[in-house]
Amino acid sequence: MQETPIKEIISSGKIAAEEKLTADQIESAVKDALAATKSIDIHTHLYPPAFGRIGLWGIDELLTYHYLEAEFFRHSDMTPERYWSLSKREQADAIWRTLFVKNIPISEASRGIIAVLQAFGLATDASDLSEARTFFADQSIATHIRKVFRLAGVTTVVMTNDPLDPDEMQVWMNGVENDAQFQPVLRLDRILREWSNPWQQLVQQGYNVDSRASATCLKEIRRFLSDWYRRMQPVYMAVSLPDTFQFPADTPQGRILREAVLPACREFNLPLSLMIGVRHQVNPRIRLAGDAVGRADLRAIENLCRDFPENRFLVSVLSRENQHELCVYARKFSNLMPFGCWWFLNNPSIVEEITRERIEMLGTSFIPQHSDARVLEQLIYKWRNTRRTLAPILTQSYRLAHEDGRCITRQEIQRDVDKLLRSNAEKWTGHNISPR
Ligand code: FIX
Ligand code: ZN
Repeated sequence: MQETPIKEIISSGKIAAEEKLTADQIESAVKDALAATKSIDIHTHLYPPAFGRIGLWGIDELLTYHYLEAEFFRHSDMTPERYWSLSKREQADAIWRTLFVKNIPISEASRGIIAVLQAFGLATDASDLSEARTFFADQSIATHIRKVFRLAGVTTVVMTNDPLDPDEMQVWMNGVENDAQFQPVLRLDRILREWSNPWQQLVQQGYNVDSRASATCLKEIRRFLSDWYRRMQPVYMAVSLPDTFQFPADTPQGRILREAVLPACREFNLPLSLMIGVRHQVNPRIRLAGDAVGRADLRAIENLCRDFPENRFLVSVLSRENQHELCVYARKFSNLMPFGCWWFLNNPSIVEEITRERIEMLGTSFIPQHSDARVLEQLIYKWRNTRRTLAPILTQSYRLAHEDGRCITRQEIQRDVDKLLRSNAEKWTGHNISPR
């Protein structure tokens, strides 16, 4: 759908007459634009077929998603230890029985499974998973990926790639074809959050590093980042940080961030994504489901954006209480891009609250959502929910502007939706990361 560039329409003077929408026409124009615009998903944990079993898909992976495991442990008397002793298939059976047969799936995560089954024309109230398993077993992954992206209205997903994860590192070291639908990201949690452990891994890879992050070590970490930049061609670097994150800090992590990561991001013209506010493993018995949230001191963001104006920061904060501060900081620093309603915030009621506030304070200069999908088919319901939540918010915003005296056109709405779902992400990653 090739759009006539808005400038051409405006200079042609044509826009004045034809396109001004009445207040009643705004809602359908918004819905049309959201339906017509394929999104760029700026943060996921998805992988292309070349990464083999690291990429998760299918009914057993969908049901054993840690969001559902957390809910399962609330509804079931089974101990986590007993649950982990089961096979993946047995775990999925237990979760299906408990959350979808013995209970109505009304939570956001469980409704998601229903939406996926419905999208593939599968029963949503079966007593067992035999039909679903047969369906997914019949899928060839490349065709299935194309179908899921089409159903979700997504052209590109941005991955989360850990250069120190043994399985993933092997795939990159063996050389992997670039897949335009899956864009890489250099994820640095082990280096920026847990340096005391992985530094030996870098020594094994031939880097002269140490636990203290000495000057030599910092140079070597720069070399490590350059090597991985060339190997991976990431669209940004990223790290998830606890609620206790502080900057500046005279710690190995503080020094690595200031002396190695930020300079590398400048050298390669990459934004740094900071995802802040996790209380890691408050209940390790339930593994990935065992992380929680804490309110962070966002002055670290203030210091980073002010003191490193040449760096761009893609920021998502996990605590609901931090959202307003992040919006205010984005009004202070043009090198700060708020993105997504992350993890425990990815619930329609909270997404609505955060997105309204962002539009009121930032207009369309933010990235409203990412899926954080860990299993391929999750893209379908997470993007359906996003479009469903965005529609009334945008409609009301344009209606208010109309009421205040500014007529709006269909093309202008299309331009805004394109920004929110695509071009803000492209502009910020500095990469034309995807075909339209
Ligand atoms: O750090 C992250 O990228 C988080 O999104 C994940 O660690 C988290 O487990 C998740 O899946 C959230 O949706
Ligand atoms: Zn994530």
